[in-house]
Amino acid sequence: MKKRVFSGIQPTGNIHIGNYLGAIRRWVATQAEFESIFCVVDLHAITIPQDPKVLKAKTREVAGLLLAAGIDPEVSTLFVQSHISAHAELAWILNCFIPVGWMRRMTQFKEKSEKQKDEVSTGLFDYPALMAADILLYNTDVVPVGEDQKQHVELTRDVAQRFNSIYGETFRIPEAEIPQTGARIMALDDPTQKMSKSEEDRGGTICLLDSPDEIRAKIMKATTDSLREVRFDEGRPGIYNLLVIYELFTGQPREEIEARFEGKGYADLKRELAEVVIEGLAPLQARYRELTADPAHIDSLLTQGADRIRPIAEKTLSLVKERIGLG
Ligand code: ATP
Ligand code: LTN
Repeated sequence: MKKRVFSGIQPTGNIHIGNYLGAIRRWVATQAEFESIFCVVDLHAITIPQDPKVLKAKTREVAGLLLAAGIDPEVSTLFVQSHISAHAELAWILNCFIPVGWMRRMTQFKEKSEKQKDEVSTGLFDYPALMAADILLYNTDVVPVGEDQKQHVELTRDVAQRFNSIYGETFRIPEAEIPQTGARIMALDDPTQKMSKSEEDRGGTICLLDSPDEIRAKIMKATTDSLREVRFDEGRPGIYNLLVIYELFTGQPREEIEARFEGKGYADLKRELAEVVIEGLAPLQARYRELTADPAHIDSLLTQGADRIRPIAEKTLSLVKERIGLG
């Protein structure tokens, strides 16, 4: 029996190389090894205000990018969260088993609500309950995500254990899988912040659909330090971040990369890195253009994906309801 993998991505902003290196690329690499389910989480997206037309277009765009990156719909299941109503229903039920104290500790909520101040929705606070529902509905074993999502997966485990201890074995307890390198790609213009799609100023973020000129310009402007030596040193976050991106795109060992830039300056690294990223993204960009020439095809793949796995979600939800005494 293959282990089951579940992960999700929000159809908001522009997908960037942080999402790609920290999550998507690994989903593609291991999809056949596991029974893989990937979800475009549009219900999570509406925890912050969204324009309806943009949300719909982004949902298709993100699905297209996942396919272009190599998610194979014959091997993995790709679907849209709102197409399976069990997600919202289980989220409500889990809410009733999550103490508010657990939610208050979530750093993503603290960070995002800080930015939004008074406009923060109850949905944003409740975001982790919906994420727990996503994961638990499918008896997930492994959740491959970037570092920022680790705390949410821990909360998922906690609520599943709590529910199981009250009602008996119901949920499988999932595990987060965080990559050793690339779990947290930092913003180019501020290497103390994670590269993020919701940042308004895009200077720090390389998006998967950026043109070669945009990529060059952003990398050349990346914040570094006043030293010269090109070396993997976490104490120098700007240059470290650029080197990690170089490492992940080329697959070269660190010593080789350091040797390559020995005696060279930051500008040399930036110039080479830009070309490496441009080349690394080119096949994905070409496939994306092909796929989006026929948007109806993407929509039909998404409908088929949801139809294929809806029974798993419904079975879990029925069991949960029965355990609680609902219906
Ligand atoms: P936002 O900034 O709006 O919260 P996001 O960029 O974090 O969005 P998500 O859709 O929330 O994007 O995340 C999709 C996946 O990408 C998750 O597994 C997340 O952990 C991973 N991820 C996001 N940002 C980074 C990053 N800077 N480095 C590595 N992985 C990342
Ligand atoms: N919160 C995640 C997206 C997400 C997710 C999930 C990831 C929603 N549901 C279930 C893994 C499993 C994020 O990346 N911000």
